[in-house]
Amino acid sequence: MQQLAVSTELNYESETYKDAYSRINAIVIEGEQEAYDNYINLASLLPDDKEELTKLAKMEKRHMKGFQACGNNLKVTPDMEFAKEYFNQLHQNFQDALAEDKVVTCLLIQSLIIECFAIAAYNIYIPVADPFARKITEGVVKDEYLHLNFGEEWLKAHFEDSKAELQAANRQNLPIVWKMLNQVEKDAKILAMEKESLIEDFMIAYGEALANIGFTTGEIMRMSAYGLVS
Ligand code: Y39
Ligand code: FE
Ligand code: FE
Ligand code: FE
Repeated sequence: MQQLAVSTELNYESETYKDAYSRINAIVIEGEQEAYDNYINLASLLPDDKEELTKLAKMEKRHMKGFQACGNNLKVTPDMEFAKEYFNQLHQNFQDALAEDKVVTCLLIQSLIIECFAIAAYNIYIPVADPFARKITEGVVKDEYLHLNFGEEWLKAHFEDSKAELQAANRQNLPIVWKMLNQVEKDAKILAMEKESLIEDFMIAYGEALANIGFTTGEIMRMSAYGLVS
C-alpha cells in the first residue's frame, strides 16, 4: 500500500520527471547495448560457452528495445551522449581486459558488477515505474538473474585459478560503481529511487554472488570495502 502512495505522487508527464528520465533511460539503453557487446565478446573468449553466451547477448538486445519503448511511451528522448560517457570507465576496463584475454576480469565486470547493478536498479524501479515500464522491467530483471548466475557458475568452477584476478578486478572496478551511483543520485531520486536502497540491494546481490563463487565472509567484507573509498 505504501508503494501505491509513492507512485501516485509521481507525475510521469511532468518536465522534471521527463528530464531525469532522459538520462536514466539512456543509461539503461546504453548499458543493455554494452551488455550485448560484452557477451558477444565473452563468447569469443569462451568457445565452449559460445551458444549460451550468444543467448544471453540476445536477451540484452531485447532489453535494450524494451527500454527504448519505455522512453518512447513517455515521449522522452534519451540522452545517449551522456550515457556513453557514464559507462566510459567500465567500458574501457572491459576492453583492456578483453585485449589481454583476461576472461575472469571480463566476467567480474559484466556478469557480477554490471548485472548486480542492473538487478538493484530494476528491483528498486519496478514499484515506482509507470505501468508500461513496470511490465517491461519485471520481464527484464528475471533475465538479469540468469546472467549473474552464468558468471557465478563459471567463476565457481574456476575459483582457485580466478581468485587473485577477481580480487584485483574488484579493487579496480567496485569504486567506479560507487562513482556511477553518486553521479545518478539526483535523477534517481526524481524517479523515487533512493541511492541508499540502490546501494543496499547492490551489496546484497554482489555479496551473495561472491559467497556463491567461494569467497569467505572475511574476504567478501574486505572486497566490499573497496567500494567505500570513492
Ligand atoms: O546486464 C545488463 O542488462 C546491464 C546492462 C544493464 C545495466 C543497467 C544499469 C542500470 C543503472 C541504472 C541506474 C539507475 C539508478
Ligand atoms: Fe539486460
Ligand atoms: Fe544482463
Ligand atoms: Fe543522499
